[in-house]
Amino acid sequence: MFQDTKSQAVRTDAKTVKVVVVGVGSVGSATAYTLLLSGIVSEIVLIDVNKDKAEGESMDLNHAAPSNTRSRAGEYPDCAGAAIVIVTCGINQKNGQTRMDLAAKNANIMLEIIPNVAKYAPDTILLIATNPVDVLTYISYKASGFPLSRVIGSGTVLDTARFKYILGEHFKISSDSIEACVIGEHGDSGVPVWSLTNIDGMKLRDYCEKANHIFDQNAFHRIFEQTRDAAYDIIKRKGYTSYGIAVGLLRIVKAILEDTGSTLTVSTVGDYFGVEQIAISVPTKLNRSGAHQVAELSLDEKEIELMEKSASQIKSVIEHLEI
Ligand code: 6V0
Repeated sequence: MFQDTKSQAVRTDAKTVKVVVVGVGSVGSATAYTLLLSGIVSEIVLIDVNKDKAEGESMDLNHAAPSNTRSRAGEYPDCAGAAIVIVTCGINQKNGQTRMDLAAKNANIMLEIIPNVAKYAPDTILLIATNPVDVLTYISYKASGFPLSRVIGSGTVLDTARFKYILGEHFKISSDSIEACVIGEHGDSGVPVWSLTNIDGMKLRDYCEKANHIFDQNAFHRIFEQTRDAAYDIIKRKGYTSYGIAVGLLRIVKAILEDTGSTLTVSTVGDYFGVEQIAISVPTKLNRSGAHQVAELSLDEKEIELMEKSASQIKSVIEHLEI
């Protein structure tokens, strides 16, 4: 589906890699800080309607910066030459709100900013984090006119990290020894792929038997609920979430800039699970051109049914947007 992988994604000298972050609130500032410390970019440009905030953040970041990275506040013309433009601007969930509740307002913000980014950075890769991320990835694809491969949503990268963390805590093992993912909507209809979950190379049931754990379906359901509700639980306490998504975005940026071919559960536009023209997360390979290959998963019947529901849910929100 990503026929355009030989697209003219910006080729940058490793020494001069510019990344732009649009929206420098809780998510944008944590993302800029994480990127800065990673040392993989040389310039981080911050854009926000609140210019003072963008300036203040960039000044503060520079005092933490390794010598090869600089941050500055900018405007849309400063997107020129950016390898990646990360979009985190817009409203966030308040206590009790779902991500889908943000759709109308944030879609209008995308329609305002994406054409500006596309105008000055026609070869960049768009990385969308604003919620509802699947709906807005689709809107950004439409508003940018970019090829499919260069519009990527952070999707369920964060949900997957949460799922692996909670599984690791349950089994008292490192999440590094777990292969597991959440796919579908980044939101309430996300789907944990239990059938392909693997620990130390073993299927979950085999691992439980070998490691003397009960194969407890109720406990697994609670693990999924904790994963699905993590954002609500954090927002109830601190008002927003930021570190998890910042590291998720860094993972995506690294896969692109370092041309790793890593598979991550990002959201991309296409026809999925019988639903045409939506963005949704499935494991996807990322390289210097952006998204270049969607994995064929052997899901079980129940998981396919849940993915069909998740895809329809995203589609119905897209269809109801008055834009
Ligand atoms: P925030 O702290 O309110 O920051 C939003 C920023 O966007 C503010 O600095 C605003 O000034 C700025 N902004 C608003 N409108 C514009 C505009 N038109 N142009 C430029 N800047 C603008 O919100 P927070 O950072 O907490 O969340 C941002 C978005 O990320 C929300 O939609 C969240 O729901 C979403 N998240 C997505 C996650 C994911 O996994 N994809 C995870 C966490 C949050």
